[in-house]
This record gives sequence, C-alpha cells and structure tokens, in this order.
Amino acid sequence: MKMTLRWYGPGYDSVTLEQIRQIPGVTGVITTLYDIPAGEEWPRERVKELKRIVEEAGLKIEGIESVNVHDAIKIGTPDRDKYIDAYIKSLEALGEEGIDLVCYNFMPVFDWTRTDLAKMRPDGSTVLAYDQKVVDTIDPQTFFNQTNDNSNGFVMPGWEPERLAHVKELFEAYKDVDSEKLFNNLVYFLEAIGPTCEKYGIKMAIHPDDPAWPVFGLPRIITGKEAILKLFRAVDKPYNGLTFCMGSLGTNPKNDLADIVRSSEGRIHFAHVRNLHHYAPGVFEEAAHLSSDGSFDMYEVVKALHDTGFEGPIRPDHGRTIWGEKCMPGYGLYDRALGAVYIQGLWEAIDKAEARGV
Ligand code: DNO
Repeated sequence: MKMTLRWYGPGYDSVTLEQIRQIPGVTGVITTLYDIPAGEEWPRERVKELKRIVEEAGLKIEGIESVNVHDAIKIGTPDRDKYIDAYIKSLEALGEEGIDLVCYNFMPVFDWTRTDLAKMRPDGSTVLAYDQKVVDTIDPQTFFNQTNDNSNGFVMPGWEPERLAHVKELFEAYKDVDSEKLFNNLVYFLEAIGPTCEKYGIKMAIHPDDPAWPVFGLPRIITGKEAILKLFRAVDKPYNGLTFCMGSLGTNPKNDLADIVRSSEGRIHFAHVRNLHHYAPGVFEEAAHLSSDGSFDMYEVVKALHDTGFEGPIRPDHGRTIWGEKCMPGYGLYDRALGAVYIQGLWEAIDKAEARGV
C-alpha cells in the first residue's frame, strides 16, 4: 500500500505539496490537469511539468484523478470515436511519462452528489452530507448552482462550470440512454483504449457511482458488487479495474464493503478509504475516518485490502473541515492528514499481528 493525498495542482488547491510531504507516511499525490476539459487531449509537456513540480517537492505522482470521460462517449454519439482518440492521446502522454494509474467515472452529467457541503456537527466541524428528500424536490440546474455557490470559491471536482453550463441540453442528450446502453458504451470505451493501456501498463480504475443509485432520473451502473463483477467480466483484462471508494459504495448500507474488496481481488487499482455516518435510508453524512465516528468497520475493510495483497495507492477521502481551515469542502489538509495516519495505524497493526501469527 502506498499512502497518498489528492492534490488539485498549482492554483487549484488550498493545500501545498510542502504540507502534504509533512504528513507522516504520505509519499505521493493523486493529481490531475484540472483546467483541461473532458474531451481535450493532455499535452505531454503539461504532464511532464506537473511531474517536475511534484517531484521537486519530494513526492511522486501515484496516479491521476481524473482523466474525465466526455459525455459523447457515455451517450454513444456518432462522433464518440473522436473523443476516444483524444483520450488515447492523453493516456499516451501519461504513459510516456511513466504514470500508470487513471481514475475515471462513467456517471452521466453529474459526478458525485451531496446536498449539503457544510453540515454543522455538534463539535463545530462541518461535513458534506446527503439527504435524498432534497434531491427529490429540486431541479438539476438549481442543484448545480447551489453546489457551486457553496464551494468556498473553489471549483469542485466533477462540477466544473464548462461541463455543466448546459445542464438542460445534457439531460436531453441522455434521454434515450438507459443503464444497458450506458454499460455497453462503457465496454466500447474500455475495449477501444485497451491496446494503449496494455502498451504502457496503465491501470484504469473506474470510480463507483456516488450515491450508488440513479439520481435526477439518470442511470447509474457502478453501484455494488454484482455491477462491478459484471464489468470485470465484460472486459476481462487486468487493466480494467476499480477505484474502491468506500464513501460511494458505502452510500448503500446493503453493500458489504469488505466483501466487495475480497471479491475484487487483483482488480482494485486504487482505494479511497473513509467513513460515513448513516441516519436513515438515503440520509448520511461524511464522518471522521475513525470506525467509532461512523457506520463502517474501518478495520474490516483495511484488513480485506491487506489480506488480498493490495499494493496500490490509498488515499484518505473527504475530510471534515476543522480547526478553522479555509478549503474546498471535503479537501482540507487537517482532517485528511488525520485520516492518512489512522489508516496507516490500522495497516501497521494488521501487518504486525500477521507477522506474529496472531
Ligand atoms: C469526489 C470524487 C469524485 C471522483 C471522480 C472520479 O470528491 O471522489 O469526483 O474523483 O468521480 O472520476
């Protein structure tokens, strides 16, 4: 396991590489070229420059989150191959620079969805939270504007203004795309990029849908164990793998997270490890990482990753906003640093217990 932190790149993050380097055990970052819209090619020079900046700070790029997939590919429009070609060029630029992990998602229109970006907790910290009632009573455009207005001036990942400037048209374009079509378009995309992934040893790690059910009437296809295993079978190659994201799969309490890890052995390329606190079906908030603060047994999940020989990057995920930090909701330094150290504590204990045959 390699402990990492997500970093949005120069100009987009309140957290610096120097700060990240001082978190015990964190050796790398998961980053991106945040300004390049989905569908555009990533120039190799830009990748090289990003790598230089990260390495000069004494860290390593362990993966990209995300190279976003253009909606034409998800919808399966007649011009999708043009966008797939651009995606392949971006993979080549990454491969040439020795970067071999790409996280992406296949969610229509919206990426992850939360209804409150700063829910106050009794201890004064604020967290991201979700309440299905809000989604059921709001129209998508208002929801998008509300998310952007509450992001403390930061561009939130998956809510980039240029992508979502035309929410209505996008909904129209998806009107004939059901979950089966969306799944087939995902398979088409993965098969098309396969030779490039294999040439450079690039691992594609799909991010599960968040929340793990359809929102605003849009289909969602990566929602739990059966869906994940179906995707592995459909393109049965090691490059086709998963970002095991606890906060996304865990939105549905019926998902057994440790079991998903064990069933996906060898195909988890990247892990987002964090906790959620469930209050009722469809009502939850993003707790601190600690087992005792949320609904998940963090030990069981970390143990499953350990037992299955997971060697890829882990990152703590959305943190609470604490200690007066001014940051992008979910992506401050302090609580994610606490998460990173906690996960490493669990890992060390499991390692030692195993070595002693306990
Ligand atoms: C939210 C993130 C997602 C994730 C994408 C991957 O904070 O977990 O935006 O990065 O879905 O493409």
